Amino acid sequence: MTTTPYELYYWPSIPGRGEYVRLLLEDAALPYVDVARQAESEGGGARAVVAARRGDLGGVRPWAPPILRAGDHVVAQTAAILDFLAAQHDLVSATARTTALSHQLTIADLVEEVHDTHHPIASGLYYEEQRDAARERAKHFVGERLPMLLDYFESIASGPFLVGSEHTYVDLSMFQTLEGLDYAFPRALSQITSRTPNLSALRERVRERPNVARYLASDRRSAFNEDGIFRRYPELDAVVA
Ligand SMILES: N[C@@H](CCC(=O)N[C@@H](CS)C(=O)NCC(=O)O)C(=O)O
Repeated sequence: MTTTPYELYYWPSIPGRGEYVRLLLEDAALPYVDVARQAESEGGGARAVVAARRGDLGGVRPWAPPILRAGDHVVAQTAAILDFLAAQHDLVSATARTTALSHQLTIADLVEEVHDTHHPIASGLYYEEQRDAARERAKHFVGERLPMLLDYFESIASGPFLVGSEHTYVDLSMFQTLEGLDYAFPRALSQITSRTPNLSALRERVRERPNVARYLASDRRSAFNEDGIFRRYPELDAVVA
């Protein structure tokens, strides 16, 4: 187990996928430095993320943020980071570990589909350059995929946690995802929530966890915006058929 604070490398101006890692670190009260949110003069800023992607942290060169440095160890991929931290700090039982990881990867699938609603053609193009395709993509997302995915998660959230009777980082991730969906697709989500009471209860339980509540009220918590994954473009928030 590392004795130095963890270092999180993630784009400083959006919550993005970094927020899934922050929520675990905050909930478990693990010391960490949010490197890119420090001043550039102190080695922070987006430059720190670029350097981490270049391989400057040593170890296995990561592809994309979030990236976690734990002493000499560098871990990338959100789900792998969460699995790593949970195992390091006994935040998940041995029997639940694989289930938790599997659910986290399904959340990652959902997050990717959300990203593709505003970037259906290419991540390298601006939203404004793919608006028509985005509208078409979002129509299918809110009409078909989002209800299917949330119905799925609802069906496994009666434990009352997502991993049976054990609170895990997956609950934190579902909280963040529901918050993001509420920001990006408030109309669509409001039409689904009447049939997802387990998820709604889980979301409020997570919000009230003492360390989470403290974090949400702090200036470390950043708001969703139109540069991140969950973006509020009202034209994409179609009514569910
Ligand atoms: N599957 C990866 C995706 C990582 C990812 O796409 N990161 C975004 C920010 S949220 C990024 O900066 N990607 C850079 C790129 O794709 O070029 C994960 O879950 O961590």
